[in-house]
Amino acid sequence: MDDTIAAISTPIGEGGIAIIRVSGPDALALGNRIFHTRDGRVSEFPSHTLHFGTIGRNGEMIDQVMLGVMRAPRTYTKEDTIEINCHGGILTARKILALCLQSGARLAEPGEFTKRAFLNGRLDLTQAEAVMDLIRAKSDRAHAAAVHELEGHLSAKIDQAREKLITILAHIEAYIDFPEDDIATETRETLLRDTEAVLSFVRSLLATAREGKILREGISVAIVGRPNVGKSSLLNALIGTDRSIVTSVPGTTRDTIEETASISGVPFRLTDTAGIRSTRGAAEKIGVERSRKALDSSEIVLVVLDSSKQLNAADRELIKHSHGKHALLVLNKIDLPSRLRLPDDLAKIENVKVSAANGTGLNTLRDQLVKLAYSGKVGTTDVDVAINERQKALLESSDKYLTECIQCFSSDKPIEIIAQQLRRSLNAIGEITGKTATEDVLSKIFSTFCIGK
Ligand SMILES: Nc1nc2c(ncn2[C@@H]2O[C@H](COP(=O)(O)OP(=O)(O)OP(=O)(O)O)[C@@H](O)[C@H]2O)c(=O)[nH]1
Ligand SMILES: [Mg+2]
Repeated sequence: MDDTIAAISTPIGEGGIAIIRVSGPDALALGNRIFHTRDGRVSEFPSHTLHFGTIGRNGEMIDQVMLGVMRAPRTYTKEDTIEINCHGGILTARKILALCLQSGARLAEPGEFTKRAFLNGRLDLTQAEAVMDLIRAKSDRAHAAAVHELEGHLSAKIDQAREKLITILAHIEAYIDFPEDDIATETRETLLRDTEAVLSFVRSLLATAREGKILREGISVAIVGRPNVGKSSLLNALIGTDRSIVTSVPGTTRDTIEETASISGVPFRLTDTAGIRSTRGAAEKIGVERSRKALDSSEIVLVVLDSSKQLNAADRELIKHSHGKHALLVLNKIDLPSRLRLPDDLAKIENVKVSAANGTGLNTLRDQLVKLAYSGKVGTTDVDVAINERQKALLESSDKYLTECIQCFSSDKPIEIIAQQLRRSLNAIGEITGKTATEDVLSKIFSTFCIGK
């Protein structure tokens, strides 16, 4: 990379400090031009030192700052890097960035620092993706998985599979080079077994895709019910703040409200909805429409019932509507005298008795949610790796080629065909860590990053 890039690496807004990061061959010389201090010149500072001074040009000062100098290759990008810690605030950081751009740097594209870290061999693709996962993690488990991936756990597994495939391929190619030597039946069987071992390894990684999706995107939960049953109270109780307005008047919530809650380390996207009823009010009508949409599009539905009232047709209608989903009946207001009797057909659906008002039963509800999220499977073990959509697609094609390869082995197909399928599988696996990724693939991945990372 022969140009020098700059960006504000902290969120835009007011805060204690903001950081402008500059990376590339000209970073230190650029520092000389804009940073003034008694310590000397930026290009002469020892690596990994921090200096107090002012930023400005032509006698005009923008801010007093701390400037960090990190020399290649011991930096995030493996290039010369300076980091300017200025006072937090939108204008100061922008002015310093503008000065960097006037002084020879180019504005960094989203994810470009990390892209350089990848291109310069500091991270592989799974680790680069882990950086973004870490930034976006909204629960303990998501955070733990991202840290593992950043440490290279997934890369190590992928490399292991790659090496095994390379060994098998090398064996087979030796026979292609010397066609007069017929492949011995024993050798053929050993190679087949080795290929099968790689395939089951690929499948074990594929089995983590569901966890990966849950941790990255969260699980959508719609809280539905007729007006006044306590949906908003339940949302507030689950997230621990008064996010949604609660009143004793039916029809309080008009719009859907989404909040993220981390439950047992798993991220849930909870949507509070307008109470579903037939109504004449235009705003409420739209709200009810949105409630129905939320119900249809979410993975888990909490149908809230007021246990101090008798079940009515509207409740039944809603329960019927959530059929076929992961649905849970939440019998709320159990602190009040009970009037609700579930008829036999509905008693079969899982239910939890809670009081959003005093917190009774909420932990049971949380446990049930986690169980539903994982369809009663896993979810309690420590996460090691959890693959993302891109990795899943590549592992699936690798799976496909390996399966075909195994069929070729057993049906005595020519070894050239076996070798070809192995090579395809190898390519797909290599793309996971970036060993065989094209520029298009890289652009697609890094364009989803935030600016300044
Ligand atoms: N006693 C008791 N009252 C509750 C409980 N949960 C909610 N309430 C009360 O029930 C009323 C309605 O609560 P909300 O949370 O606004 O109900 P909602 O389902 O969101 O109502 P809409 O938005 O109008 O559809 C309020 O007066 C709450 O204080 C509970 O567990 N026990
Ligand atoms: Mg409400």
